[in-house]
Amino acid sequence: MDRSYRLCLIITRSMCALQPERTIEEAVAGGVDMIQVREKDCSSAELLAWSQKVVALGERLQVPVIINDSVEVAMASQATGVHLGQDDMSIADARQLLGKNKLIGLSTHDLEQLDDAALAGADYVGFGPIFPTATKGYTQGIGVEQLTGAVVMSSLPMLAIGGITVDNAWMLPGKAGIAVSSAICSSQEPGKIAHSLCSSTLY
Ligand code: 3NM
Repeated sequence: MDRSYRLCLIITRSMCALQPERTIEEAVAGGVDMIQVREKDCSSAELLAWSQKVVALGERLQVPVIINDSVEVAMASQATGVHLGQDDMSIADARQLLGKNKLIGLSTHDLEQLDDAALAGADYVGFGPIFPTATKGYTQGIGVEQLTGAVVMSSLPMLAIGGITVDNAWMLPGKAGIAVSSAICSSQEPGKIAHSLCSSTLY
């Protein structure tokens, strides 16, 4: 990844208070500079159709679009890349399929996984959950202190994730970007929330 991203919107349609496309447009106007498509409950055909729409929207708005979990859908939709979890396809296999020009992100949850992500050739990492979050059913966060240590240690661009809101984003170390789902998706004013999140994490 040739630059770091500040604010990634993880978009899940069922969580959106507004029409999802409108949520994306307003969030990008407010400062979101990366979109991740995350749908856990739909067929691959439906995921592909939705991803193609978001990729087209991302091209118009000039923001990269990453697909959660599915290398296949990332390829078929010509997305910017894929975001993988610890139990998904390995980075090496994903890289072989996607080539060197696509972004591959990896979710990490501790310092060991962070180290492994760099060795495996990830382009960026998610690190979390920083705070508890219902979005993924985490009742405990790993905390800001761990994140601060991770930022110092990591050679990769990092997005802090998990339970981040306008009320707690100020606590995060400025060097990490942030990735947010519910705080933006569930808002009637996604642009305002995005703007506020960006302002609190500026360094
Ligand atoms: N991954 P919200 S936390 C998708 O820790 C996801 O890897 C996490 O949503 C991780 O902003 C998380 O609503 C949920 O908490 C992010």
